[in-house]
Amino acid sequence: MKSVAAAARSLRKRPFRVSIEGNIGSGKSTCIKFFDKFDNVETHAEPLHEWRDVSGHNLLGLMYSDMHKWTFAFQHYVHLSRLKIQISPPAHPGITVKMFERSVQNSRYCFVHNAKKQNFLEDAEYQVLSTWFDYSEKNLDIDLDLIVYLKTTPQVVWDRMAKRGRAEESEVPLEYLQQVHDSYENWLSAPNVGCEVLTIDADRNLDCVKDDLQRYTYKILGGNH
Ligand code: DGT
Repeated sequence: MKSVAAAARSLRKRPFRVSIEGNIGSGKSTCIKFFDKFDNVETHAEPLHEWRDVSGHNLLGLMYSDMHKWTFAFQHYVHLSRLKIQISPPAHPGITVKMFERSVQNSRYCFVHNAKKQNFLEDAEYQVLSTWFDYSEKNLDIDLDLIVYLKTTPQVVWDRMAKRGRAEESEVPLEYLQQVHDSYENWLSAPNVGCEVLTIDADRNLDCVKDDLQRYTYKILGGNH
């Protein structure tokens, strides 16, 4: 029997879905901007502004200020915002590719996985978040068609993060970026990721990364350009 996702795609009811993945500071936003020039591609950066203003609460800031206390609420909100982006219908019929920064799968297999491992989440909280993910996976078409993984080394992205000076991230230690990196590696090297993973070396300068994006455009857009 066909899955909901396969049925939806085979009937061409939804666009090709690409998730741009990578550690904090790996250059995901630049990658997304690179594809803005295509009329048939709908791009979605991470909705940071939403996470910073949940009826006046800066959930991103709260999460970094006390990970034990706020990770559960933050991951809940992240799940919701990623779900909205991932499954919403395209803005107009000409859109054949949807590209977004991180995915529902990322929350589950990268950040939530790490939060559990580091005891930022109690087991009961972890089970609630996992149940949400399982429900979404079973009842909605959240499948990805391609993951573009901007692979970096933690020290390189830590230096970049420090340079850009985002207020909420000022206390983030190198150790945290190492943990996020390890979670990415575990997730994306597993045999059951569910779609192809295109890995790009994002330690290099932006021009080199953009050259790769140019070279792989056909593949990244699923042949839709
Ligand atoms: P880029 O262009 O690769 O530098 O990426 P940015 O700056 O657009 O986005 P990034 O990766 O730094 O993410 C924004 C912030 O949100 C960053 O402090 C990490 C955090 N973040 C995003 N998703 C999650 C999540 O699911 N869980 C946790 N704990 N943090 C997250």
